Amino acid sequence: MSRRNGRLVLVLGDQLTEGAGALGRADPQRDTVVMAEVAEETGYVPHHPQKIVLVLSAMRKFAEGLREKGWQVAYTRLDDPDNTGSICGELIRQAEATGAQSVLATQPGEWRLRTALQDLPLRVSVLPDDRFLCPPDVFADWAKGRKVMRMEHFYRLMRRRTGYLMEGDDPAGGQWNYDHDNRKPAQDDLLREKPIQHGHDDVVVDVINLVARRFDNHFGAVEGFNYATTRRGALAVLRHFVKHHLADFGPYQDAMLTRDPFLHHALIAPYLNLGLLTPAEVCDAVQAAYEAGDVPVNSAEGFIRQIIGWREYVRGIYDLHGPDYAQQNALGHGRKLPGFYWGGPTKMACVSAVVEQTRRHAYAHHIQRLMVTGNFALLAGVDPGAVHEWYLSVYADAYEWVEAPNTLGMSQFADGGVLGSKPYVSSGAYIDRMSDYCRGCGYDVKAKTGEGACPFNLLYWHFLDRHRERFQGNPRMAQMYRTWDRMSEDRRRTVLAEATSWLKRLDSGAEE
Ligand code: FAD
Ligand code: DLZ
Ligand code: SF4
Repeated sequence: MSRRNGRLVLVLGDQLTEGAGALGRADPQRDTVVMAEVAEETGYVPHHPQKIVLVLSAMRKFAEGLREKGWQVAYTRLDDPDNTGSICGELIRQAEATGAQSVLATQPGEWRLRTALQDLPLRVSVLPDDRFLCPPDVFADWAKGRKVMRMEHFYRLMRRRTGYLMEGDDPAGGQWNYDHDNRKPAQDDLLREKPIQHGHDDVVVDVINLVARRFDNHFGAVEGFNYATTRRGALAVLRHFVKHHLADFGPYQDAMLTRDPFLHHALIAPYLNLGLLTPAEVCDAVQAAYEAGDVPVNSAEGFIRQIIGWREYVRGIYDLHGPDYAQQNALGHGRKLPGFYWGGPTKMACVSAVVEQTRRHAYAHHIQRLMVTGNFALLAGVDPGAVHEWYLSVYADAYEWVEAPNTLGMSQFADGGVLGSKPYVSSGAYIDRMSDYCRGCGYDVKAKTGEGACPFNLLYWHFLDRHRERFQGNPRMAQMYRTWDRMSEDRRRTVLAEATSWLKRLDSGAEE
């Protein structure tokens, strides 16, 4: 059908929210929605197969829902013979097919696509992504003139703007942040409520078969796929979390267990990032549970901080920085990413457990990402570009705007300290305190040097020593340097020599 007077309305795979952005401004009578499964998006990194199944299944069902509501949707499937392979190629093709002269888009999450849209030989209007709670100009205003942009300061602004957990001008319960009540280790508990099981309908089965055929060389298991692929399913996950896990979210958010990858986490990041849930409705649900007296303030606050604080803050940082965000490497790290990140063998039980649950579920929670795989890569001096590519590939919730600031900024200190005032490094003692990994490990967490010494213990001091010039003046690291300096010279020499030879063996593939 000709829609010569209408526009093309671009809906990307992570813009599946009715009424938001371009979809909110478009006219179903005149405009044509364009959605496209394309090789450029499925291939810019080797995405985990479950992430591709999730995105493509959710796109297909969202398109069907729009059609049922009367929208004209031009939908391209990955194996359509006419598929041009890119979002821009599909827009040009659909412009020719419909006669439309212009495109209405919501700002894409990634700079890569933002730039590509600017170069299109069509008239393109880009609207802000209004699913975020902090408009870009508010973030830019807040950031202007600040030497340091700490999340905690931004978070207070967001609490005041949104009114979540506020009692007049004051924070609910009298404190802005209740983290000191949190950070407890967890015990194996067979009674802890398990995640909802999502059945596979025909759409999901078709996409699983497609992905198994086309992406069988990607790291990650496609079998066991258990993500919701509709808004309804995503809402059920949110309700399940609020009912069964929110109350314990705060105390146990940093805990890690080999046999329980999910603990009390919400498992909603994939849906928020796709648009099947909005940050506002998630926070409303948590606020309501708090007001009803169902959950304590430390859990409600800890959770709301992740959404209106961290999530909005990393979006603002990514937007502010510009397209070369992922090129940063302030510490000059260049080691190759070890093969065990892609499932190769390692004796380190902590790394092995986190990589294995990532392979099975395309999921690891924040502390596993930060303090196990991220901590190891930082201590070992792995090239942050390679670490970034890994995180962008292997998690079902991974999109560059959120992944890159977390990986390069928070986890790898590659931005030189914009996101964090000090690097997130720790020896094995932290992992031992917060998890059950060390009990089943081929290394000994109590051994600081010698046969079987935990590599985190050796590499921790190696990291501090090799970056002394940069960090010794940092007041938050002074205690670490004092401890190192109190060791005898002999001991320091032994630690550094053992760390160096462990890294050499790692590079040669002899150390696992
Ligand atoms: P919960 O632990 O239950 O937290 C609730 C929600 O808070 C999450 O769903 C998420 O939307 C939000 N949130 C929590 N922490 C952050 C954070 N630091 N930044 C942004 N939002 C946050 N999150 C992503 O959504 N996509 C990514 O690609 C991603 N990459 C990361 C890479 C590294 C190295 C690190 C350290 C963290 C990364 N995170 C990323 C943040 C966090 O790990 C995930 O949001 C969280 O693990 C998702 O699981 P959940 O939904 O069960 O979260
Ligand atoms: C992640 C992803 C994948 C795997 N495939 C598609 C796709 O085929 N079509 C599409 O429109 N979007 C896809 N996406 C999401 C995009 O990569 C995402 O929109 C950009 O990274 C911008 O955030
Ligand atoms: Fe990880 Fe070290 Fe503990 Fe082993 S001993 S699980 S390597 S922290």
